[in-house]
Amino acid sequence: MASWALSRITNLQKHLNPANPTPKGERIVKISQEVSEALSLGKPVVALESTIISHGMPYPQNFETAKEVEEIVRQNGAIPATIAILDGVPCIGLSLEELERLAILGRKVRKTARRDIAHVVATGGNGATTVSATMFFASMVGIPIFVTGGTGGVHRHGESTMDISSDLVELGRTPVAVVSAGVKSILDIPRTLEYLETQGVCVAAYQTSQFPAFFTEKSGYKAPCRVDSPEECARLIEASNNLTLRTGILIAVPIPSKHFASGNIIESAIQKALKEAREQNITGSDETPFLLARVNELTGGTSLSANIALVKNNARVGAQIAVSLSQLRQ
Ligand code: PSU
Ligand code: MN
Repeated sequence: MASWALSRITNLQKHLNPANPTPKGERIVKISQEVSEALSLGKPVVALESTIISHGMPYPQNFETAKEVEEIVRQNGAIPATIAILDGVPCIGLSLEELERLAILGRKVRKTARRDIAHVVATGGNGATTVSATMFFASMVGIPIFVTGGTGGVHRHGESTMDISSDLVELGRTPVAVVSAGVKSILDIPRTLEYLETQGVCVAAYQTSQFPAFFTEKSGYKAPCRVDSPEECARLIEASNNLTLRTGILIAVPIPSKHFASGNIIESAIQKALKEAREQNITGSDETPFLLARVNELTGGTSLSANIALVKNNARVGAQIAVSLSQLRQ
């Protein structure tokens, strides 16, 4: 489907700037050869975000985790496509060198949500894509499944600050299935679920009835639907696709049971970090990276190892879903 993806991109170029099309042969996104071949053959591909590498974890754990996550995707039969903007070019599928560059640059790379994409590209900058931006690019090139750790949500006090992650709006308008461990309790979980309903997003918990809360298996809130196998997830994605619903799907996979225990310790660190963020007036897109880093410091790395474990688990589940989906489509 690479030719399809590329022709869509060419059409997109015309659409974006009909008076001054990009010179022939110059693409507005770069798809790695491996990913392009896999898409053209209908092989399973899993998109991966890059903010988790630059802003979600410190170096060198971020690089190690990024490599391991890609490896898990491969072991489970799919091709990984990490997405980032490098020197102004959106890249779908990164080389090891590119992954490492991103990991070393860390927070020097711009955290890039949908609203930031055009500016990062126009200025030739480096951007680590969040869930919203990664979904946008995955959908553009025809990747139906995307694995991450946690998605953004409605922030606490969001009803007055209006700090609602663009991830939720993207889920409402971009047909990509996002595999995550739910949302952290740094966020307002019930309002996040309400907002997803408003956006028409199908939220399905994996092998559980409760919506998971990232570090803990249970948030205390029931998930609107439940799915129990990769095949069931694939059928859900296919139904949504066949109906041209054009909305995303959130598949919420609880953290593996071995790491449940750390959840309660982490919860008290989250409360402390939230208080500090308020005191230091840290808001907007700086809030999530601040809270993640502070919780990691306060728990002496416990939260980081739980984070790594759940991302790897999501990669396994996401790759299995991608394999099921490509079998269903054959
Ligand atoms: N939640 C996490 N880890 C993360 C993020 C969220 O547990 O790394 C990142 C993701 O890239 C997500 C973004 O898309 O933060 C949401 O940021 P904001 O709250 O500013 O929308
Ligand atoms: Mn925000």
